[in-house]
Amino acid sequence: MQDYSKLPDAPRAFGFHLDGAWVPKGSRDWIERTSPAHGVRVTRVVHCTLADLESGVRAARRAFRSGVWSEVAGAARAGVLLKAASGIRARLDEIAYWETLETGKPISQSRSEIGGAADHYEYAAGVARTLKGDAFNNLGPDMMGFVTRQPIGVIGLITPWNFPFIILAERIPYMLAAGCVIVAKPSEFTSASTLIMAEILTEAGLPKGVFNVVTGYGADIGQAMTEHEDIDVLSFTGSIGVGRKVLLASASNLKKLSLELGGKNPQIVFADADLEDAADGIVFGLLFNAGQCCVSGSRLIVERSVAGRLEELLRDKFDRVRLGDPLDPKTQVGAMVTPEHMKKVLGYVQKGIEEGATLAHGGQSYGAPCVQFVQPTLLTGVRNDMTVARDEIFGPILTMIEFDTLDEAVEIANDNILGLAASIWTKDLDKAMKTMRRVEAGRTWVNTTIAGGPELPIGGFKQSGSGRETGVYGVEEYTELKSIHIALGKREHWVG
Ligand code: TXE
Repeated sequence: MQDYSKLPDAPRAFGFHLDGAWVPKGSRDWIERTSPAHGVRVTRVVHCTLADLESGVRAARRAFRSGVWSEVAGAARAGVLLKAASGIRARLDEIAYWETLETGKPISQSRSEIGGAADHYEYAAGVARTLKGDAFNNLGPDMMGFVTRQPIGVIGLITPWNFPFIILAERIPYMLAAGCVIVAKPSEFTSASTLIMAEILTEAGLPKGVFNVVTGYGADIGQAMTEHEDIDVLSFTGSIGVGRKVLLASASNLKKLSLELGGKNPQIVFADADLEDAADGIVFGLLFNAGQCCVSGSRLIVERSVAGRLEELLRDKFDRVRLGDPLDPKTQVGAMVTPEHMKKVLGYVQKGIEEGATLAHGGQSYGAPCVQFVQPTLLTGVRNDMTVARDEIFGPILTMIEFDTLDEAVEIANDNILGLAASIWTKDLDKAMKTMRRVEAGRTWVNTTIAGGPELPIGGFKQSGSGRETGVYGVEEYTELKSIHIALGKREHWVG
């Protein structure tokens, strides 16, 4: 039995999960994961072959056609989803531990994400029972109309490394509530919790073939999934570059796409805001998951008259936030996912300085317990045309831009190809609502940031993606609408 406060003696090895059962590695290669925070090998997953992917898609299609899930009552689907939620809660310590070792995120955060994940399964169980269509009784005496929803079919689910378990939970239970079947490919860096989820779903009574996991790299397994002609929908969360590839590859069979891509999310702070609250929210929004978060509020747009005061408050919070070993329950900010990613993030700091920004805080890597951490960093004097204000950095780097009027704040906020999320800080309700309406972002927060849950949909405007996940919206996304006209009485013949 693993002691969850200590590092494992040897990497935990996983098979992959097909047609309701574990498949052992056999002659395939391992993909090994080193804990970004500790520099030791923690897990091994199988580098699946394209033949394994074929087996997964075939198992899924078989399950879908059999009706064993797609045709059962919503109540039966709800029963499985509720048992899955209990299964997640029962294994919370275990899932959180491997999630932290693979991602580098603080254990307290992993635990709260796993609890939140269970909540999604419980909520989706309710939606499974309430999903319904429409009836048209206004088509005249000889006609009735119905609109029904039915599951689309086989879904390919490709997920990233930053929130491996909660991103799954924002999708799987809603896809299952709709009656669909799934072939999932987690990130090659963070596959453990997806594999554990497959076991939990099987134990919860999900029929075989309804949820399958094929582990491997994006360039082979991921790309093959996007091109696959027997996958009806592809749900992809990841970088914009790969999102474009997914879009092009989907032409193979014109599959439906749900894309959640990057964000360069503005935090707009007006002079009348509660600045203490705003500073705390901004620091949380930036440092949550060490900034490796698609809705990270990394682009601070602050009214000029309070910029100095806000900067003081931010620097004070940056000094006091607890960085370090993610297995320590007190740690608030953990490690960068890979050395390459850390290098990229630090490269942006240099680029910002070269383009004329001032390094007001941080800007360095630091080593505790191993050197894969980046200090909370503040760049001031930033203009919106600088690279650091335009690109998604995906690290704990905050850029500060000043404004004088509401129009100017909105213009700066919207001057980006991305539109995933935005936060607005003000005590003036009119100002908050007017700004909220004009900001081009799929998720908008007023006097808070990164709030979420199963009820409200997630997804982006502009190049941040398409489609919506979670809640009723997330279930509807994975259904086809069918229109049915029913003629009443004797037909008036066309050919007399
Ligand atoms: O993402 P990738 P990466 C952004 C963030 C980050 C950058 C790169 O800016 O710095 O992307 O991260 C699979 N066909 N986000 O390189 O490569 C891959 O195996 C099909 C934002 O890790 O997009 C993994 O499972 N799939 C984002 C998933 O895609 C492919 C979260 C994501 O990997 C593939 C993560 C291909 N050709 C990164 N190539 C967010 N919105 O939260 C790779 N994959």
